[in-house]
Amino acid sequence: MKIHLIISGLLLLSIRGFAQAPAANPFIRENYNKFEYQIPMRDGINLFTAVYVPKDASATKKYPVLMQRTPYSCRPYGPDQFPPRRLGPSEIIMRDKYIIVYQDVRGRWMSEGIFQEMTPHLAVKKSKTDVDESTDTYDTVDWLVKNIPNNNGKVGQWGISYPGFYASAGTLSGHPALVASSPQAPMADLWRDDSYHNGVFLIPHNFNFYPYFTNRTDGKPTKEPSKTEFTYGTEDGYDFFLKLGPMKNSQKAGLYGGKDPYWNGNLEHPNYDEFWQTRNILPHLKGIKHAVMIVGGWYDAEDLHGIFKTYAAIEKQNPGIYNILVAGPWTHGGWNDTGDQLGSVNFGQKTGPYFQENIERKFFAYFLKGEGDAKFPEAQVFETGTNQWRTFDAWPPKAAVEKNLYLQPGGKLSFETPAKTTGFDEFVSDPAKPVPFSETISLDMNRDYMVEDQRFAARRPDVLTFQTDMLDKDVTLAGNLQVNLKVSTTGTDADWMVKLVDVYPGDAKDNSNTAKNEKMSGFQQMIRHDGFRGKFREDKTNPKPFQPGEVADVNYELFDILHTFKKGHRIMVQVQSTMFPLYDRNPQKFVPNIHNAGEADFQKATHRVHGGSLLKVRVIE
Ligand code: PG9
Repeated sequence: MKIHLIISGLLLLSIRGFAQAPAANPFIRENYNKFEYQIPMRDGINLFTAVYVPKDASATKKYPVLMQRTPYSCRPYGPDQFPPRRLGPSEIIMRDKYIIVYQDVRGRWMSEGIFQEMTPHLAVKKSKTDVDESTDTYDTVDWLVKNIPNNNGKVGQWGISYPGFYASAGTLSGHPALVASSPQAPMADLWRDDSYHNGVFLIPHNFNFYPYFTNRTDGKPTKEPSKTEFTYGTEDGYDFFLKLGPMKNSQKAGLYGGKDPYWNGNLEHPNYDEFWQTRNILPHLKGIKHAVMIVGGWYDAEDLHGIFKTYAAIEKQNPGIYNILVAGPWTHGGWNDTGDQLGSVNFGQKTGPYFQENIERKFFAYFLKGEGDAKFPEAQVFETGTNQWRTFDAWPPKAAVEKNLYLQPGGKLSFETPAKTTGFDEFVSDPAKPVPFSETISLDMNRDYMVEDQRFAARRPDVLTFQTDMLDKDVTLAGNLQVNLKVSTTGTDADWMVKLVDVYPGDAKDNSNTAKNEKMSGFQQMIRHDGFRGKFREDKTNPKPFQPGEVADVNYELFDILHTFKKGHRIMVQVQSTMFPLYDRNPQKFVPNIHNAGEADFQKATHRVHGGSLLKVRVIE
């Protein structure tokens, strides 16, 4: 068992990074001057903005602006304080030199105003007080190009995760100086991204996030991070969260105590209600008049939905726009690392530096400096399994053919249409003994669970497995997948998790990254998975109980992949009802808000997956 505690999220890396900040990167101090401003928004609120200007900027050597708007602070604060690592999206862009700008968004850190979780976009604005992230971006861009000396009048923006959401929202500013945006692993709709996945709640990801995130709720600027700390008393998240029970227990003293408005916002809105609908940026992403590059990783455990749905929404709602997709074998923000492996899986090349040097650097150099060209393919995506970059003129690829993988009772998976669709497989789901989501002992959502060997789950009686015969040729799947389960339960609610798994042959050899307690022989690599809370099968705004014993359809999407199951491997689908503590447990008895359920509400139930269940996939022949 690997025992390690990964403090999750870009946020904590930034806090911990600054808390023990090493000496500033000498290149920054030697080549950039720093300025700090409070930029006035149209409603009078001032936003703290740090501006780093190349020392050699002049009337004859003007630079474009490259901006990130963030809830994670512009630290280090102080005109004589410089960041320890780099400025901008990458070291190479820092060295190419831009006017790099960081801004605390409204209500965060040193900016004035009140923060709103994923600020709802206002489609109709009637007065100067009707503000959102698009107006704050417009007012900031306008101020920068008019007040920062020696700028070339062009502005770009980038951001990962929450900053990725601000970059998406910023594309709607309409300011003519904004000519390039790169939302990277952007949050798009929290009920599908970081908070919930189709109604199942992400426990450790959120439980560990908000104590550091909620740094103030009083509208008063501060440089001080929040100090909320929990005493877990263990590093074993499975044990800690099982003992904690329903999320309402998180409101006890010593934990959240009911005081965190953003944590409360998550627990008070388990259904896809107006709270989440108004925060969904996707339907607003139209009327964009500049270049966009969406970046994300196949193994993003936080905002996988945001990556592919932001790209698709912009593509659909802005016909003819320059909107490209880059997807690599990365975790959340992993394109800033070497990107050559994850867990025991090796990708054969440093995909992070490749992206920074050959894609991101060129994108901003062309649109902001007029250097190079914009001959980028519509989609530049890394094919896992064969470990090669590929390009397509559309995503998903036009050549991909829709096929069905049929889950047949008895554990067979096949592209062949089954002769009959009767029969079922069943398992007893016991919320007191949920299926672990990972073998790693951790309080957090460890990132490499996204490719972890699934044999620990497959061998449990409460995990159904369906697998193909050994493949006699490579099979490449591209794009998103559609789960169509036919299920029944003895209870009145149930969660359904589906995992797509690549089963390695017995003679598969270990690689340089294979963990010491793992073997690639027979490795069951997770390729994609997601969860779905069955009460939302008909309407995610209006949950309905199951009728015990009655077969019902549970249909949902698994997000995009590009993976080749090589000859000699098998394709496997696993179905289970718990992945704990990644997702909260379902009492398996219908209750209006599971977070308010009592321990007595949790009951065992027998779940069945019936013949006729299938996974719709796209195959590149
Ligand atoms: N997407 C990350 C996150 C957002 C909200 C809750 C938890 C995590 C992030 O911005 O790091």
